[in-house]
Amino acid sequence: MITKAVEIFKNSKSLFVLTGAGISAESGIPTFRGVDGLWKNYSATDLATPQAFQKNPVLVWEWYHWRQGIISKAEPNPAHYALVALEKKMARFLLLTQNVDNLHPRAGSENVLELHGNIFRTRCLACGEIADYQKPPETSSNALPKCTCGGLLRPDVVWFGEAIPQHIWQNSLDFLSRADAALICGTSGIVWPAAAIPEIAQHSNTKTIEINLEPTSVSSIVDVSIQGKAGEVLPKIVAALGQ
Ligand code: BJW
Ligand code: ZN
Repeated sequence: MITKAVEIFKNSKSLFVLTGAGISAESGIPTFRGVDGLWKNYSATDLATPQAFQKNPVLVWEWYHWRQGIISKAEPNPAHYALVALEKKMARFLLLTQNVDNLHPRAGSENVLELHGNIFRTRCLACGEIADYQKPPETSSNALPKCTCGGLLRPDVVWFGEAIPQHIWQNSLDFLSRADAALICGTSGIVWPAAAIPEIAQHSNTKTIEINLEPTSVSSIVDVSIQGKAGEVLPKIVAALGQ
């Protein structure tokens, strides 16, 4: 299967990549689903909603502060670095990530779009200002971050039921419609609209390759499905592609 993927990359000048939480798992960042996604007995996907924030902003902020702590200490892993190398080999490259952890730019990827926002930014519910944010170390667990205007701040991320940034989605679709290949890596493929990418790619005759620890909802429709750790499979592909 790796050989097939290498063949596709060799014949591609333009590559679209979609990543999900699995690509950062080997950096020690929990994924969303399965046992990994549990925090204090809350499921991650139940906390990632505007309703959860409305009902209990202290709880939701506590979860984001906890994740910020983990992410701040994490380093990009071999999978992130392999994508940096792949970008350099392609004439055209776009990396669309569902992750909010900033690890792709930190690894050195250049053409990156964030579909679900960034955990190191806040948005003011009163004035709408977007600002960089990292939890001050002395903040108590029930403190709510406030804007200079006095309004309540929320993480600048996209929760369930919220619209994804339209320009990012449109730019991604434009790129995908002209891409030779699409790599889908470390995502369960159940959250829309990212889940639609493999099918959209196939409509434009773009070859599709998946890398995941286990079979997913898109495994049966992609051209090549590789089961394994992204941090092991991707460096092997890059090595096989050579200089
Ligand atoms: C490894 C590995 C290793 C582990 N190597 N692999 C159409 C149909 C049905 C539903 C909908 C629909 N359209 C919209 C919806 C509703 C909803 C949705 O999709 N629900 C589904 C659950 C069914 N979608 C939305 O609401 C989206 N908005 C939208 O569509 O707007 C339009 C609209 C608006 C209003 C009205 C009507 C329409 C927004 C979705 C936002 C998702 N937000 C979150 C939180 C982000 C902020 C944060 O991080 O806190 O995004 S939820 C969470 O899921 C997060 C992730 O980015 C996202 C995807 O998860 P991901 O990355 O796939 O992670 P996991 O954990 O699921 O999977 C990890 C994978 O890695 C696994 O497969 C492992 O096997 C693998 N793995 N280790 C390789 N080492
Ligand atoms: Zn404000």
